[in-house]
Amino acid sequence: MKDSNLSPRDSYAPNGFTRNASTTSAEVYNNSCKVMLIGDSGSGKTCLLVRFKDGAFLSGTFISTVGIDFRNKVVDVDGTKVKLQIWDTAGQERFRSVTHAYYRDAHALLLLYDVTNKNSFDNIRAWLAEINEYAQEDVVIMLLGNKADMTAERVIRKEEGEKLAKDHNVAFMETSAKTGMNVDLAFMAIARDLKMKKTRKPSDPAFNVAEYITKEQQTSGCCGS
Ligand SMILES: Nc1nc2c(ncn2[C@@H]2O[C@H](COP(=O)(O)OP(=O)(O)OP(=O)(O)O)[C@@H](O)[C@H]2O)c(=O)[nH]1
Ligand SMILES: [Mg+2]
Repeated sequence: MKDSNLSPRDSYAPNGFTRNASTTSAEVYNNSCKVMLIGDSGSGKTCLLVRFKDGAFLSGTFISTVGIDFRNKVVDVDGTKVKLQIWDTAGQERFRSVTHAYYRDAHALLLLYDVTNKNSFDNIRAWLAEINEYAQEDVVIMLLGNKADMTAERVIRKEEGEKLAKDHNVAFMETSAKTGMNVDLAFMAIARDLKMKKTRKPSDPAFNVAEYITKEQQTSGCCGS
């Protein structure tokens, strides 16, 4: 495992959270959450993470992730700091047993397929079965149809993704790590969900990620980044 984002000031806590000297407030620590990126190799998990963390796109030669890696990002949800610890898993089959161990602590799972690759879409059912087996029951699942910018190569229509997500009762969006479309929205919806779970009073209505992203996509137009 590579701790690519750990500076000497960071310490790695056994419960899976890192503590950064510049964000030491108890508030941020309490609002830490673990997000896992899963899906077939080549679907764009690493690129999605780099886009969200650094605002850049990794073009050029495809370097497949080995094992598992993570990056941290602290985001602001209506004045509350939420720390997302994002685990980028290898999609290749041979690493599957390594990644299984990480599902249990995940607050949210971003499950990617590539809209230009039918296999990656067909494999979503198998990924959902894995989630069922290894993740917590209340894990937040978001299905993401990535590479939406590749119009000419597209083989999976947006409606097909929507239907699959509906059948399995999970949130859905199309994204592009290349243009940034919906990337921030996906991670921010998860951060908001965590904040709501921590701060919600019993009388408040439950936060629904799927409804939130539908509403946000409507208010920000079709192609906001
Ligand atoms: N056009 C386009 N290309 C993308 C996008 N996301 C990823 N790619 C390309 O797809 C290839 C695979 O991307 P990665 O992010 O490395 O894929 P991965 O899911 O992390 O793959 P593994 O680490 O093997 O599981 C790379 O060549 C990227 O440049 C996107 O949104 N649009
Ligand atoms: Mg990768």
